[in-house]
Amino acid sequence: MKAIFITTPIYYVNAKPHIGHAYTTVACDVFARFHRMLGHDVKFTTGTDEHGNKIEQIAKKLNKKPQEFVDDISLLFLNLLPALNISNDDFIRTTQLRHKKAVAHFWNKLYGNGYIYLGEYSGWYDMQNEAYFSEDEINDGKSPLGGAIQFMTEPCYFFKLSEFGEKLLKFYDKNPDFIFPLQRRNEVISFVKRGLADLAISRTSFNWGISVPNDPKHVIYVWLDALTNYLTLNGYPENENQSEDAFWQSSHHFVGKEIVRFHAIYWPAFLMAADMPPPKHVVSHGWWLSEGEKMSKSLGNVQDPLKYCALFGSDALRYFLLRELPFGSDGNFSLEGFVNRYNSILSNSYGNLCQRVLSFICKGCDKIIYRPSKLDPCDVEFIDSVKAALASIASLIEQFAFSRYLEQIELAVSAANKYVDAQKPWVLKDSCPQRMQDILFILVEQIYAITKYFWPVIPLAAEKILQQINVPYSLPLSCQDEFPNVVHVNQPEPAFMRIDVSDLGKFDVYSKD
Ligand code: ME8
Repeated sequence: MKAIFITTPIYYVNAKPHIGHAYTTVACDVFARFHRMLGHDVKFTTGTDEHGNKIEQIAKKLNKKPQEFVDDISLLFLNLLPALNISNDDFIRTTQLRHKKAVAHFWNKLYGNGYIYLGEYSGWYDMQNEAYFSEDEINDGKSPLGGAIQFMTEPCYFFKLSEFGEKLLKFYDKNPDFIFPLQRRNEVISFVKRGLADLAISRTSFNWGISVPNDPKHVIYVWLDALTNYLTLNGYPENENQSEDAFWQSSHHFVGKEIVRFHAIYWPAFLMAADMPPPKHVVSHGWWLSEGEKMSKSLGNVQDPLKYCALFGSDALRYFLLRELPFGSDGNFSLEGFVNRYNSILSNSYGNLCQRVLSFICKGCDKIIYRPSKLDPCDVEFIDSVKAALASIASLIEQFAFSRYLEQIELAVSAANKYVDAQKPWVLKDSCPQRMQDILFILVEQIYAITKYFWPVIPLAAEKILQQINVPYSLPLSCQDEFPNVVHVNQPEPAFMRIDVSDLGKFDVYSKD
């Protein structure tokens, strides 16, 4: 069985989760569900990144112990998962003992292999993003990540990143699909070609972190700590030889574009230094803006995924997040855009198709339909058009083209709606009941094929519709050829209620604090 390891970034617990966090988590979930649907052995993980100066400072301001503070916020990230119907297999917190052990072991390995030395560091430090930058990277008094900077000097351990430039370039060359999309890959390659300086990997200016083994004045740099989560989740250090591990060989780190550098440069270099292979793929996506602007607490435009789920259901949010944007691009998250897509595709097009076909079977065929003994040319044409729309869909997921995947599903739905409108089964009830039931069977079989592919994105609605047509839901989903010859239909209920656009002003979707 093919193994696959799918990870979200572990999120900082400095603030509540928002739409951006929901995005990566949903994309991973869809990728995970798709692979489970194919019968693959999936390990899908997420979690929270809980150490660092920033956390220590916020906790202090709130008069809380850091552990108490991170417990509270981590719980908000944990609670978001069932709300979004996320099917993760594990949730890691960097304050867990299993992780602290893994980080210490990893440090000792890097140290033992001669890649860590003690020195002194001076430089521009971006506290918000926990990273140092060189003089030439500073722009308008800000770091390239947009955070405020300050000049700092501290004794510190260094990782010999400078020794990995050539090795990394060779690795990128041999693994052209290591970084997605191509534009990010090119940026990484040119960054590495400019030359890599050694990396400061310990801090003495604060305490909230994992101590350096045998030198507890130092805490381990939060990114070395955080990146190691992927090893912890894969059983490290007990499972030390990741080069033989099937999950590791097929690991996919999904990340936002701003943290590609950490995942595609530092992380493979750390792993090489510890005699381990880099992950298989770093898959990066763009940023959601909120109503045209970067989401920010001070602008009060941070949109709350929990509110979207409560108002419109998790399926609707999952669908919009993946449909609206090509995966590598930036885009605008607006309530209006959300409601338009919801109404036009989920409610009018797909929901309505299922509802009218299934309720007509209940009314007109006594809830039971049989496979037709023959097909008319128009039936074959319709079946072929659905097949064509769904034919290459698996490869689109493999290319992280979630939006195009959904477009293909919508093409199939629209072919089904055209077929119903052209065949008008309801007018045949008295004149030709056999033809009416044949048309309805053909439609239900194609609704099944469509719903199966829709399932990773809208699992709740898809499972409801599969139950309505009494095709037992199990993984891996059976292929279309196994569709039964007799189908008993249950009384359907609409999967998606239409949203009244005139109600838009009434919906509160923003985070309050
Ligand atoms: O970077 N649009 O954590 P973080 C799209 N702890 N995605 C967004 C987004 C937006 N507006 N805002 C956040 C960290 N994200 C580190 C990661 S991993 C070893 C350590 C998503 O809480 C996106 O995946 O700042 C981004 O990379 C991540 O949240 C950043 O989360």
